[in-house]
Amino acid sequence: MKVFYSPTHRQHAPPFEIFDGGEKITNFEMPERVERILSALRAEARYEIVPPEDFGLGPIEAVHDRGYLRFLQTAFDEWLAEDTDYERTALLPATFPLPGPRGHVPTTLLGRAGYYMTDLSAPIVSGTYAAALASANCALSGAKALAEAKGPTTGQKPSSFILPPSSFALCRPPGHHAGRANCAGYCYINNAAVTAGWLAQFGPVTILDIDYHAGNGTQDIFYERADVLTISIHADPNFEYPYYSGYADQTGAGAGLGFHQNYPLALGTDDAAYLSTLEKAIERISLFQPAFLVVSAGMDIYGEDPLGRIRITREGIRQIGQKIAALNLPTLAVMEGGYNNEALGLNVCAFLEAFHYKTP
Ligand code: SP5
Ligand code: ZN
Repeated sequence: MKVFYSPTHRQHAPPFEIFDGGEKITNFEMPERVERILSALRAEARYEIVPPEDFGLGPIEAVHDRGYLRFLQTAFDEWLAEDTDYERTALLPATFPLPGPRGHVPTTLLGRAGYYMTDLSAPIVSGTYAAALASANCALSGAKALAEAKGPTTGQKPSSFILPPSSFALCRPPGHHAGRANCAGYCYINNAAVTAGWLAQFGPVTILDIDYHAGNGTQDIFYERADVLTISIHADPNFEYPYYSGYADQTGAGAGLGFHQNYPLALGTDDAAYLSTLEKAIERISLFQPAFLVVSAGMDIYGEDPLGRIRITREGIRQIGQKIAALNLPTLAVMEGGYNNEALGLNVCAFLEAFHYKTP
C-alpha cells in the first residue's frame, strides 16, 4: 500500500495550546506523532512510503475561503512586522465574533485572527501554512492514486484486484476541524474535505470520520451538498470538544438534507458498542453507493489516548478497519488525531491491516 508522507510537517510545531480552564500546555499535536507512525510503517515491508505531488491551490480553494487561506499564508509574518511589546512564538486571538452577520472582515491582523481562528488549540507559527499545504498534498496524492487505479471514466475496478485500491495519507497537521473559513482543534486545511471535493469530479464520495472528536469542519464544508455523504462517529459533543457541532439531529440542509449523519457516542463506549454503531454507519454508506471512500482516521478513539474518553482497544481498531474494508470501495485513509505517541504506530498498522491489495 502506498503511504504519502512529507517531512514538511516538521515546520509546524506550535510550542503550546490553551487547554481547559485556560491552562497553557505543550501542544498535544506534535511532529513526533507522524514520525512514530512512519517508523511503524517502515518496519513492515508492505508499505511504500512516497512523497506527495503538488496540486496547487485549485482543489484547496474549491472547499476553503480565499480570504481565510490568504490569512493562513501571511498572518505570522504580518504579526512579526507589527510593533508589539510581548514575545511572539505562536499566534492566537483573544477575541471571537458572536454568531450573526459576518459581513465585516477586519483589515487588521488581530481582527482577522479572531475572525478566522475559532478556538485556542490551533496556533499559527512560521511554518504552519507550508506544513498545511504539504499535508493537503499528501491526501490529494493518495486520492489520485485511487482515481488512477480505478479508472476515472469507466468506474470499473481493475480485474487484477480482489480488493479495490487503497492508500494512506500520513497527514500532519490534521484537518477535520478546519471549516470553510476557519482553523480550530489543531487543524488548518481540511485534508479529507479537499480530497473528497477533488474526488467528487469522478463520482459520489463518502467521508467516514472515525476520529474521537466530531468532524465539525467537514460537516460545515459539505452540509449543503448531496454529492458527498459525510458521516462522523465521535464522542457526544454535549460533553466533548467541539461541543457545538456533531449532534444526531444535524443531518444536512438544502440540497444536502439527509447527506450528513452524526453518531454521538456515550462516555466510556467499548469495542462492542462502537462496532454496532459503525454497523449502522456502514448501512447508510451502502445505500449511498459511493464511488470512493475517504476515512478520516483519528486514533484518539484508543482507550489509552490522553484526550479520548472512550475505550477502544487495538483489537477493536483492527476490527473497525476490517468492517470498513469489507465495504469493498476504493478507500483513502487520511490521518487525523491520536495523541498516545507510543501506541500510535501500531494502532495505525492495526487499522490499515485489512486494506492491502490482494492480487490473484
Ligand atoms: C484533530 C483532533 O483530534 N483535534 C482535537 C482538538 C481538541 N482540542 C481541545 C481539547 C479540549 C478537551 N477538553 C475535554 C473536556 C473534558 N474534560
Ligand atoms: Zn480528535
